[in-house]
Amino acid sequence: MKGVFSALLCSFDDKGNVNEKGLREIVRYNLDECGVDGLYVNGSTGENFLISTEQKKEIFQVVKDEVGDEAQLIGQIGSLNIDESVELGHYVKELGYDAMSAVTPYYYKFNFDEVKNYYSTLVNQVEFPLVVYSIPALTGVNMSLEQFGELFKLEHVIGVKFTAPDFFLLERLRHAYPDQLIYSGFDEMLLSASVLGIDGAIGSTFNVNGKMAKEILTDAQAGNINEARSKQKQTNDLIAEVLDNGLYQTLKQILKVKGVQAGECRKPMNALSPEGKERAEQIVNKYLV
Ligand code: NGF
Repeated sequence: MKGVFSALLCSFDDKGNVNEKGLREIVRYNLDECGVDGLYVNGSTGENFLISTEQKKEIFQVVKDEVGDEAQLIGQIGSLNIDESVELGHYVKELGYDAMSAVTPYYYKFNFDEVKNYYSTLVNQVEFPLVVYSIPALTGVNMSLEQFGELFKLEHVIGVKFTAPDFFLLERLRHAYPDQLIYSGFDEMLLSASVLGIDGAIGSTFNVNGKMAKEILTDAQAGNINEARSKQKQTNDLIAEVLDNGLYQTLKQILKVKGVQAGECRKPMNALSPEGKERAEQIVNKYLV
């Protein structure tokens, strides 16, 4: 369960349905061209919070069918509807995923007891390894070192996907909980997180740039910091342009330039303008040939 995991994109048609062929092509590109160690399915990048329970199941099933045992699979099953989370947890367990993950419950400003109850319900009912998904910038849920420790004490909780720029907290977590898996979630900060001893990384840009991410992680782990810095710099030039042009739309357009049917984003996300598409092509020529 260590290494580089793509937060998997999903291909949708212009009506918002899952394009199974396109999804399989995205999976293959990640495994065959990017060489990632695993896939994080139905995360933010998979537009999980914009789709139905049936679509989530369809994506979990198609991805497992395409991947088989070629790579590790983590299924993101977090939802504000705890019954849906439990149902999806059972679903990925039965499909043969390696672990489930759940975003911290958001929107209603739950207190920590409520957050902890949410996770203990999931692990007690599903009895399957769980990675906590912490992304305070999107959820508004900030947890302290001690609160992470409370979650790590729960049976079946195996780690955290830490998507935050707080390197003080990341270092404290690493030091305090050496046996938990810590995945870094911001691709542009991969080197800095790697130096602090993370076990792996989960990110959206790995769908197109996973090879470089693996090199950054392994260079940093081997102490080749100068090489890793130069690769992180190139990576960040790419990420800055992708963010500026529209994150998920641009990643999909890059894949299309590479011949992958990456499809559209779900509404209310906008489609790329003709200029945005042209810029994605320029990004490919500049960084990804
Ligand atoms: O897309 C976001 C939103 N974050 C991703 C990643 O943390 C999301 C990150 O790779 C993820 O893992 C998931 O799909 O669940 C960024 O896109 C990247 O670092 C560029 O900023 O914050």
